[in-house]
Amino acid sequence: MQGELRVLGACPLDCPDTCSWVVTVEDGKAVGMRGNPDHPYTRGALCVKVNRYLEHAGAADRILYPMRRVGPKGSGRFERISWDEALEEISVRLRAIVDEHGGEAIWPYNGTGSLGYLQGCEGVAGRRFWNVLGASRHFLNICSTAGNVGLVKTNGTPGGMDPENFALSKLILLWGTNTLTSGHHLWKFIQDARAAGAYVVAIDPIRTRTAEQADEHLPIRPGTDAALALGLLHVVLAEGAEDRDYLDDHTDNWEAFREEILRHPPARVAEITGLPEADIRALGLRLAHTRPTGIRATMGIQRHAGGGAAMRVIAAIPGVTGDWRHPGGGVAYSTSGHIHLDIDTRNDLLPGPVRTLTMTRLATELDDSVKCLWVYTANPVGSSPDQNRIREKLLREDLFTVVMEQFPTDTVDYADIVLPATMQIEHMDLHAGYGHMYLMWNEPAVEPPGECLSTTETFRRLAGHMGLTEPSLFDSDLELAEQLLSSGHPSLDGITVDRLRKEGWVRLNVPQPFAPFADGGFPTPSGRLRFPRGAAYVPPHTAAAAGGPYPLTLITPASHTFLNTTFGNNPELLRRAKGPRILVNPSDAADRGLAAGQRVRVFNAGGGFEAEVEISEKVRPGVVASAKGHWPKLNPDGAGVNAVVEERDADLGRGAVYHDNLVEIAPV
Ligand SMILES: Nc1nc2c(c(=O)[nH]1)N[C@H]1C(S)=C(S)[C@@H](COP(=O)(O)OP(=O)(O)OC[C@H]3O[C@@H](n4cnc5c(=O)[nH]c(N)nc54)[C@H](O)[C@@H]3O)O[C@H]1N2
Ligand SMILES: Nc1nc2c(c(=O)[nH]1)N[C@H]1C(S)=C(S)[C@@H](COP(=O)(O)OP(=O)(O)OC[C@H]3O[C@@H](n4cnc5c(=O)[nH]c(N)nc54)[C@H](O)[C@@H]3O)O[C@H]1N2
Ligand code: SF4
Ligand SMILES: [Mo]
Repeated sequence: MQGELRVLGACPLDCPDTCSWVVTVEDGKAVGMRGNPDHPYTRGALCVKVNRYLEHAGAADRILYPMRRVGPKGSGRFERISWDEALEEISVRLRAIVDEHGGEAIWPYNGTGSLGYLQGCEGVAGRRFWNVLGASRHFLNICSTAGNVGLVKTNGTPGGMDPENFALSKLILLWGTNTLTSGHHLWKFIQDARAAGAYVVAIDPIRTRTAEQADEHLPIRPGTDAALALGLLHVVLAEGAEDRDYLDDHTDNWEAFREEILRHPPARVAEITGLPEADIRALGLRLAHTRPTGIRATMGIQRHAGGGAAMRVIAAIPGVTGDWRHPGGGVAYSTSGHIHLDIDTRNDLLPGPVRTLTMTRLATELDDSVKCLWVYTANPVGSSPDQNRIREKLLREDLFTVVMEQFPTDTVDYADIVLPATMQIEHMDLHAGYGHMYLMWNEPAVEPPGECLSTTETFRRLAGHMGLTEPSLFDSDLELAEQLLSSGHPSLDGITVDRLRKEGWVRLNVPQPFAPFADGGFPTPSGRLRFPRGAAYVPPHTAAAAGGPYPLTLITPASHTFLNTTFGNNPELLRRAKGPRILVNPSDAADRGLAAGQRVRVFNAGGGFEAEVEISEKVRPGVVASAKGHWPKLNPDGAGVNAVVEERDADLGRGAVYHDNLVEIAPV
């Protein structure tokens, strides 16, 4: 067809699969988007959410122009202004704040709306600009830090198995991960393994759609996974199935860890985890005698008071069984540890040392010392803990809030200035999957609508408007991409921007199949896997706080139809979500006299939100679940699930504790 063009891109969303997509462009308009059939991980399919990406990009509520607040803060009332007016107002305000209070009074708050290394949170977006102003640093701990730190403690890196190698596993543990919802492309590899005889076990307090498809489901009590891991290893030792050579050659602290395992016989672990002792023994036997065993554990498991410890102990399992020797053996949490791009944060541009503010602590740390909150690729009013207190803090009159956004989120409602942001089909970016081993290129397919600008272009223009002269503030997107690829790490040998642009993606230079620690070589100081010393299981907050007025443990997992709060305003996906809903066990519903479909309030000391009751054996008694992602302002009472999520840290990495909160439920 005349004027038709096919443009290769990559999904920017915070999903492990980082799909390759093909956009069909006719006469400058994107008319089609499909998963790339040639990409080894995407294999042609996108997902229920991103199948609507073009519809989303063209949605009527898209923000197309810079805007200035006209109503009171929080009202979401704005007037259109020009980019020049916006840049001028921002320049004057930022200058005044830096002069009066110092650069640290600025909090650049970026989230995971895009994982791009140019436009999103993984890389350099805005960093140089903020360093020149001496702004506070932002600690992006909202998603995966507890697990990352737990893995680094054991293995020296969060990087482990190549997820494609699950096709080679004989036993697969899907541990605190809802594969079919939160990264479904892995499923094809699991199916390949099953066709070759693999047995699949889901370990999850909820009978998710993934657990439904598994050969076995262990409905564990939330936050007790480290204890289960110790109990499974107890059986492995009882069977004499530990890999003595691997232990001798490639691990540290074995004797101390062995003693900790021996303190956790299946009977004791059954009490802690709420699982039948026989099931723990049976899985322990499978683990003892099945090589390779592949463990897929993702972020769900570590959103608890003991989430870091959980990943730390789960990571110890293949060190005991020797599974790291085999492709298809080991643990896959995130492949991010295998990505060695040169993310030069340019701290040399800072005028001096600056403080760090913590993403999940917005409700507390947004105090009077912060004069400018600059939000980009984030929607904290929808996504961050302690929603009600965040709202209060955003109302402060002397706080200057700028939000770069694509859509009028709850956070946008509190902005003084809104800047219209491009979407992925309209800007250039470099990506790396955290669930696969490919670098991905995203070529812009169409011109931005209205006056939308990319993150990089916005900061270049603002730097120019403010008269900043540091040359690197004006580097082009292609220059930035080249810099990112120039780390010199062997995994990037031969990977250039030209090649990425031509091919769309390139696999990292690692063997395939990939067994990263087959011969040890852990990136720890000793080069060996380090087993934990001392107590390896950290109980959940909900256990410590039991017996109070809020008896139910709330889990707030990924929604099938949204990606965090992204797509929360798409009418069709909203319709399919049928939410907000709360999943309640029949016994807990009976105790409260709740009927299916009834409207209830889910609440604790921090606040509450309304939801519709779904009664089901899919959740354990004492556990309730409500998915993340609904926009508070589109809910009947204007509140979202994070009204009941406490601002609290996990044991490691200051991770968030989204699945470790206590609530009560009452009819509205
Ligand atoms: N209750 C509960 N809450 C959770 C979680 C949970 O498990 N339970 N999970 C947490 C996790 S894991 C995460 S990662 C966080 C995510 O929390 P956030 O980082 O706040 O991510 P989103 O809610 O998706 O909001 C991202 C926003 O960025 C915008 N955006 C997307 N691309 C771009 C771009 O290129 N430029 C600009 N300027 N904007 C863009 C989108 O329109 C969207 O509004 O949520 C956390 N919130
Ligand atoms: N459709 C969709 N996909 C997504 C997202 C989304 O919002 N929607 N979010 C993306 C993001 S930001 C991330 S970080 C990932 C997150 O994806 P996942 O890692 O899958 O994280 P969650 O959905 O938070 O939790 C996964 C499962 O862990 C279970 N779980 C909770 N607590 C425990 C526990 O203590 N032990 C065990 N064994 N299981 C537990 C939950 O019931 C849930 O089924 O997914 C990404 N993909
Ligand atoms: S959200 Fe995940 S599964 Fe869906 S297109 Fe993006 S990367 Fe693929
Ligand atoms: Mo996340």
